[in-house]
Amino acid sequence: MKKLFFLPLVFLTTLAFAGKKYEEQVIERITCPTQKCEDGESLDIEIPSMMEETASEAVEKVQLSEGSEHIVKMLNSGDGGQMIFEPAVIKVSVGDTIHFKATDAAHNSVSIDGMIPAGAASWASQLSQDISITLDTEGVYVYQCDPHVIMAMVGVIQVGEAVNMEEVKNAASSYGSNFLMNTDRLQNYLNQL
Ligand SMILES: [Cu+2]
Repeated sequence: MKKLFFLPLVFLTTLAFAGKKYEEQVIERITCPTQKCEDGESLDIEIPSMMEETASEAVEKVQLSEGSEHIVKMLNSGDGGQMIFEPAVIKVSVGDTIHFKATDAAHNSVSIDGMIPAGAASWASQLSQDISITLDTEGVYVYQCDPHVIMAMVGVIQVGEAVNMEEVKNAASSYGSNFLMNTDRLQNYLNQL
């Protein structure tokens, strides 16, 4: 009778012991890679570096334009799409001059309030007319073509450092409601700086 009484107890003890063993094995598996890292062994995880490469390839940053005079064309069609400034994103130095050229008719260049540096001079050209502007205030400038705002005919100029980028990005998110086509254009432009 005594033996029969102990049998279930032995069985339960065995189960508990097996359970603990399993737990230990799991902990061992989880902590093993960390120990390897601490030992200076490489884990050869390729994925993060691959993702990094893809991200940097996706947004190509615009380089500083050489010289102090730069031409931006107003076009019906360019490499970047329909109704477009070319180059749409340009990085220049403080004091440089931008010459907007009315290469195609019925476009203009107008700076957008709230998306130029504080204290910077605004500008507005007549339709189908060239305009030259000299940029003496550092920061990011966003401008538009009045007749083609809904097609996101906008452009971005960075003068010196992008000191007002946060303000411009905030303003751009609400300004984007004006676009019916090319809705991600402005965001893409800003990401290139
Ligand atoms: Cu236009």
